[in-house]
Amino acid sequence: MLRAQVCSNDELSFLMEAHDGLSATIAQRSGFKGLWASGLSIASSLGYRDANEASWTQLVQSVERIVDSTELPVLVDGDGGFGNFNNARLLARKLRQAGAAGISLEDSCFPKLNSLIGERHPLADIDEFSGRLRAVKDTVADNLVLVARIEALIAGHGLNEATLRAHAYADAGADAILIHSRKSTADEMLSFVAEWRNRLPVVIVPTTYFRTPVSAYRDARISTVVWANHSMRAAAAAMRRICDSIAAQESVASIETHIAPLSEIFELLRYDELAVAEKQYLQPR
Ligand code: SPV
Ligand code: MG
Repeated sequence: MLRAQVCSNDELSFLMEAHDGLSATIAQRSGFKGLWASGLSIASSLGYRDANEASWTQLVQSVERIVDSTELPVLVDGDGGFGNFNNARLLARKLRQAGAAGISLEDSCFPKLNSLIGERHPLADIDEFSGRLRAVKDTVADNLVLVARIEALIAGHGLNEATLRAHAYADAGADAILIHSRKSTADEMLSFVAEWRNRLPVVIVPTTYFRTPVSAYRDARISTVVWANHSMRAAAAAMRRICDSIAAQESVASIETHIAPLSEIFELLRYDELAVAEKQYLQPR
């Protein structure tokens, strides 16, 4: 199912960020057909920085909860694979066992730093990173969609470097290319797409160029848009507002109507199913 979404130029697909079971459940409820297990959002929800502070086992645990919470395919942000080819293929195997449908691996060096902060983003050697991709492909074959993510534009290199890398990663067996950009307009990313000519389908993450209408992505025959961190940021803004208010007022009276009623939480997490199961399994026969 993820393969059909991420690997098709015919129709634009959308992956919504999830960082835990609740955010996954809500994304499914909103009608999304696939999820992005975001490194930034998972790290933030655990109180870590997106700098490989969370371990690969913590990532796998979070993914397990995300996968278990919906029927949606999950593309996991695997950062750079947490090391060399051996760490990357181990991560891929464990994510597959946890039920992930795909892994995105970026050509950064361990430990990575989130692409949208800081100036120093050293790139992995092309051949070494291609080895990571080949090792993952040889380990999980067609059971996990493999997205190769290019950080060349993030690192301040030009279009030529990005295109060179994309071809190398396609040769190494990637199923799709994720081209990342932190510009406030889509121009840089669209120039890459024009140059690339869809040798493999293209995935994008329009966090900083959020004003671009998605029609521009359809026109460019981009395969997949990742809304990478918006539930986590929405939760942070809402929690901040509510905590500030409760602290200032020493009361929860005025915020009750501004937060999800408990009935909504019970409904989202299917407490009704538990009640039915209790009747079935707790009653003496
Ligand atoms: C993430 O969601 O963790 C991503 C996208 O990798 S970004 O934060 O833009 O690097
Ligand atoms: Mg990430």
